[in-house]
Parts: sequence; structure tokens; C-alpha cells
Amino acid sequence: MIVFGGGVKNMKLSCQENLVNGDSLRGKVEKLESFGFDGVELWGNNLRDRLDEVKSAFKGRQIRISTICSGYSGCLLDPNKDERDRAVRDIKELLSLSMELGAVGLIVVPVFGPPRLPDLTPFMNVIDLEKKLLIELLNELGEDAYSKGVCVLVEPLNRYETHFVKTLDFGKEIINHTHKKGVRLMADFFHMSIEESDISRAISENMDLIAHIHLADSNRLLPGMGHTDFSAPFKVLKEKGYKDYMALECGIPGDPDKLLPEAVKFLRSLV
Ligand code: LER
Ligand code: MN
Repeated sequence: MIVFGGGVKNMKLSCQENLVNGDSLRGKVEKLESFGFDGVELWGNNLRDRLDEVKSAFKGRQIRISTICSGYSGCLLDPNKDERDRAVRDIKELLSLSMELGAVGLIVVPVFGPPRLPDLTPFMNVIDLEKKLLIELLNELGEDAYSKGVCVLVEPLNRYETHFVKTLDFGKEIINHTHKKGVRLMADFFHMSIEESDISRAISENMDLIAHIHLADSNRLLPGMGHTDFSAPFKVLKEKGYKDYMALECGIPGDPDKLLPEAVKFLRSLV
């Protein structure tokens, strides 16, 4: 295990697979390991079809699969039951793959864009309806995840990508009504830089549920290239003993072979 920052044991650095150059996944994985990453975040799309390639790419390496990002069809908060069932079926399949590949879990966004469900006021407004439906579905998915030893990682997004779960507090409010052990929160610094009034407070007060982090600066480039203050939130993570992965999910304006190792150095310097 790499000791991140020379003092924060277990805080592990990961990178999404598409951010690094390479002709094969094996080549990318080798590179990321040599740059000092502890994990790789894979995309969930067609993951079952490339399982052999994935397994052989990580064989004999220290670097691990941190997480699986998205890759399911359907939508959990769609009025059409077939759409919801498709999402539940695919998410369960990706949770099985998370287990098989030793990942923490699967990143799930409850709904992108505007509401799909109807506004039923005065009986129930759309947000309350979405909340109730999501709690039911997350309960089922959380139980499934827990039985597989992985988790559903609920990701709040910014207002331009969703109308619904936008802050860690709101995510926690929902997760608190579910099978919590199998449902956790993830915190994306890009979305937080738009939606949270105080990133450090949001992290601090939701720390018990946070099991994954996405790293990007305010402009969604590599950390250090925008105006997000990483040092205060990292101090909170350090003090509270955060021990899960932080994965880069950002644009790289230049040569990744040069900029990714520099990003590792920058992030380590923060802690
Ligand atoms: C989308 O903006 C995002 O942050 C992804 O992690 C969604 O899965
Ligand atoms: Mn993200």
C-alpha cells in the first residue's frame, strides 16, 4: 500500500481509465502504477464483455480497481417501470462485477437533467415523489450491494446536470432512510465547487457516509489548475481519517504523461 502524502495511511489515489494514454488497458494500468496511483476507476459500459482483458491488465500488479463509474441503462426515476427495472437489473450486474473485480462499488446518479416523474401536487410534489421512489429502490440495491460486500455510491451532481441530488446533505437525507451499509455517498469536487457553500463543512458533516471522491478543479481540469481550495477540505479528510479512494475525473490540457505525475505530486503535497 502506498502511504499517500507520507502520513495519511489508506487515503488512496485513483484515476479514470480514459485519462491516461496507452494502446491497451494493460499499458494504461502499468503507466498509472508507475505514476504513483493506487487505483484505476473503470467505466461500467460493456464491462462484462471486456472482463478477461480487465483481469489480465491488473494481474500481478499492486494497483487495484478502485471503483466502477456508471455504465447502466435505464433510469431509476423514470415513470416507465421497464426503464426503472432495466436500471435496477444493470446496477445489480455492475455490483456483481464490482465484487468480482474487488472494487469499492458502483457510482450511481439517481437522475440526470429535469424530472421525469409527474408533479402530483397537491397530493405530492415531484421532489418528494422522487425521494420516496429512490429510497425504495436504494433499499433493494443497498441490500444487494451489502450481500456482495460492495456499495452503491450515490453521486450528487451540479445544477446543470441534475435538478435532484445536488449536495452531500441532501444525499445523506435520502441514504439515512435506506439500507445504509450498502449505500454510501461520493463527493465530487467539481460539483461541490458549484453547489456546496462550504466544501469542508459538507465533507466533515457527511464523513460517516463518504466512501469515494472525484477530484477536479473548479474548471474541471486537474486539481491545481483552477480556483478550488483543496487544502482545507484535504485537512478535514486527513483529520477525520478518510481511507477510501480519490479518483481523478477531469480534463487534462496537455500531455497526460507529464501532467498526471505532476498532479500526483500536487495532491501529495496537500497532505
Ligand atoms: C458527471 O458529471 C459525473 O461527475 C460522473 O461522475 C457521473 O457518474
Ligand atoms: Mn463525478
